[in-house]
Amino acid sequence: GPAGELCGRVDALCRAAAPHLPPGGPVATALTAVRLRLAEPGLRIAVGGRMNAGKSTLVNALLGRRLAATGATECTTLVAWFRAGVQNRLEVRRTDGRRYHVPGRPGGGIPRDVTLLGSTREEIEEIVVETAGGRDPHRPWTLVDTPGMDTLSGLDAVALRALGAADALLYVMPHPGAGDAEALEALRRQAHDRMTALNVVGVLSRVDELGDGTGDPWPRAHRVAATYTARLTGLLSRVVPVAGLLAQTALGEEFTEADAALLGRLATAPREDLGRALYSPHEFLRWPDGPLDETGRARVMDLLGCYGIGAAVQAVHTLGDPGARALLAALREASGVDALVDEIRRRFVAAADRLRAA
Ligand SMILES: Nc1nc2c(ncn2[C@@H]2O[C@H](COP(=O)(O)OP(=O)(O)O)[C@@H](O)[C@H]2O)c(=O)[nH]1
Ligand SMILES: [Mg+2]
Repeated sequence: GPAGELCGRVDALCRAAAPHLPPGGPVATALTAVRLRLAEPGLRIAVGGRMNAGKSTLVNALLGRRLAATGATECTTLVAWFRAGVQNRLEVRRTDGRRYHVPGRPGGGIPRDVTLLGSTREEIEEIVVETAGGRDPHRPWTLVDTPGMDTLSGLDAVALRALGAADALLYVMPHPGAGDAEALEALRRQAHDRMTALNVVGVLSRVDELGDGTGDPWPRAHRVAATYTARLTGLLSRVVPVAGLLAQTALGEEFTEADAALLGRLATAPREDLGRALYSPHEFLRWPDGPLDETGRARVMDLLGCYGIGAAVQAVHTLGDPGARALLAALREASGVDALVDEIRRRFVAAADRLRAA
């Protein structure tokens, strides 16, 4: 039977009811689905929010691997489930009910090109990404990345259905506002009032963009997060600020000693010059007399963003000549992601039996 006392009792009820139901009827089928779901190893945590909120980037950070497609590609409009498996592969679930597997990219993850999935975008209902040998194979949750909810994207129905099938929700918002309360209320209706302040945590995303590009974004980030924790009371438990792009790199596997060396070189630039170059990605990428060539600049910008580059250079100055490992630890701290992981463990994982039974 499933783990957890309440889940065990729900499972037993389903089992006891089965002989009294017309076999193969809708209720019997629904109860079988409930039992299958209870037999899954962990929580289903969905990640929702508007398009471009930084959902997929956050999913990658929490997976510790860049598996979800980010930015604007056709694949980012798919609902994607991420779970640990015995091999790297994708299951394509089609709208016509057909399901099949395709091999994952080396290292796992979703291809940027949807045609590699063997169906057209319109034919695909959702995909399940299984990865073998992750850094944390015992992660007690499955993450569900959704394409985004807002009337402009036209994807609301797809996203809402996926969100309604989850036990808990991370609601990601870069610029919180009135639309978020509406979206959360729509979601709650869809999930038959199962989404409450108990199983929804808000994420104030892209906090690196809150600053003016030169200063420390965190004081403002904490203020905005506190304001929206208060405004969205009843719809979510708390809003946690996270620099997702930085977290994706800090917790991921891409950053190498060569990248640490690039940042060491960058740290030799006069501080005022660096400060000016980091005013915007555009400025930094076309910084002609900086210590890095064009390729190096593009590489560190892609990995860290302006805020992350500034934080990394500061860590180089503070720590002397840190290797990649020490630098990543400093960046992880600067990303604020650990506060979110704590919140997930405290609110969701600790309550998993109750949330899943519900
Ligand atoms: N500066 C910055 N950019 C981010 C951050 N998170 C995501 N992005 C970028 O914003 C774009 C959209 O992010 P994505 O995760 O695909 O958003 P989604 O549509 O909500 O899944 C991508 O180009 C990301 O690199 C962040 O924390 N800071
Ligand atoms: Mg996305």
